[in-house]
Amino acid sequence: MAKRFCNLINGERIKEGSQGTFKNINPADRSDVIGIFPKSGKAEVNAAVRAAKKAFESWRLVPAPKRGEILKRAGDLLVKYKEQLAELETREMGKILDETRGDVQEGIDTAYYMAGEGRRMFGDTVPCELPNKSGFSIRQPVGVCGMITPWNFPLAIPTWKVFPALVCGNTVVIKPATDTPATVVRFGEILEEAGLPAGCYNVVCGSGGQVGVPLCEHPDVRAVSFTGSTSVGSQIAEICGRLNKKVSLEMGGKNAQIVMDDADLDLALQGALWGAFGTSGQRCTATSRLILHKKIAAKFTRMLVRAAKSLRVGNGLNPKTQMGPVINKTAQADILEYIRIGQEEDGADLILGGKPLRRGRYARGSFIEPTIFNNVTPKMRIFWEEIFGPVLSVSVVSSFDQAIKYINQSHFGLSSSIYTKDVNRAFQAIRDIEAGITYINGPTIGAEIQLPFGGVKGTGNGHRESSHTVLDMFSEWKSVYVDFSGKLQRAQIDTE
Ligand code: UN1
Repeated sequence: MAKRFCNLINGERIKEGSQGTFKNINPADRSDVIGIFPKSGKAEVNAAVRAAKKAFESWRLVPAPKRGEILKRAGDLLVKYKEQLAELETREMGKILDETRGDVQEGIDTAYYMAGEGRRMFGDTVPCELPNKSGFSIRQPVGVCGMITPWNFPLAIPTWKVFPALVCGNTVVIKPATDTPATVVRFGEILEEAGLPAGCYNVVCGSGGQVGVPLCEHPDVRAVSFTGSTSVGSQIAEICGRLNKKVSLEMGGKNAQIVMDDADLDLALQGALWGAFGTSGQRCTATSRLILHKKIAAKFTRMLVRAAKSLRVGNGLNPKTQMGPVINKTAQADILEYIRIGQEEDGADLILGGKPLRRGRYARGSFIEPTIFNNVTPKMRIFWEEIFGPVLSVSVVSSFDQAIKYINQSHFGLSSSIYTKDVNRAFQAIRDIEAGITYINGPTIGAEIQLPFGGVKGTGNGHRESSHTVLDMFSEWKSVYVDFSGKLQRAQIDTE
């Protein structure tokens, strides 16, 4: 019998879902059922928001340093359960254990960083233009925050949203991706063990239509934070725009790595392999395009194909595996469709992979070979569209300027990378690449939590996660004026 998982509403575990149940299966082995989850709807959303609204009344009054202490304990518990959580994540998401350990570590880092914010949360203290008057600004919580999180970072991304929201004094209703709800439910148990009061963190499992939409539309949800696809993000933006809600969107990417003619090619190769095939290419930050200077292109492409061919694909629980499955059968079909499109593009050459792996130990999972296309140009769809799988498009350019032009030919602008030993070029790239993140001599993946995370153009709507900048999403500024003159002083008028 598969384990039954529950929604978490007001500190209670609720097994039944108003819309039935759904199964969570291991993408590397469909016979491995992680659990049965409640399929929820509007009724559960309403109950969860009611609980969060009630909990907000007292949570907002807990001093921020005390809220931070609970986060610190949550971080300690994530350390304690790191291995257990990593295994659970690998089972439900598929990526290899090294990566799920990193995913949990990102949650730990965020817990400790945000615990510290409980004692910082800086505002401004400024001089006032009138005598005997003081001015300063403080951060205030927004209220109940709705969160809709993706399956590719089952713990890290929820923690990016939940910890800053909580330290600011908000309460949370979260809808995890239906492919990876177990980690988010387990995270709730950990927050409870850390001492978070009931109702501050509520989990409602179910689909985007049945849970996500009512959550965004609920009048008591004041802010919505979303990470996922561009199409869903746009729907959320419409709802939140219509209802005047704060909304943070973290959506697609079509990230590229440039390799210049003076680059350390061995280093650039390691970066490209990790960026393109880590997490089976299923990161918003994944390297989807490689832009090679023509002087090194032939040699580098040979090195790349040789190395990518030897990647060991398999079940992420096996420590020898280097690349796991993709998330589910639908994703596998979508990626294969892109590979078909690539093969039909005039001039693109499939130089590695391109096929699903379906036999023997792959029979019960959703696997795809590491895939590389060469001679990809801006005329082609695979140059522009996010594939979210282990598919890398290689383009060849004849100059630095053309490389920058290619990298900016994208509707997205999340991550970017350039390998060069020329410091002037490195700084020009930092200035000229249109992206929220630029790496010099490093791959497009691997952001650390103490710097802002997010992108420009179609990637997002101007918000950033991580670092202190995420506090702008989960708090409202209040400006405070204290007039201790004992008389009416009119700003801008009584200036003499
Ligand atoms: C994502 O792909 O949605 O920078 C998040 C990285 C990770 C986070 C990725 N730290 O690759």
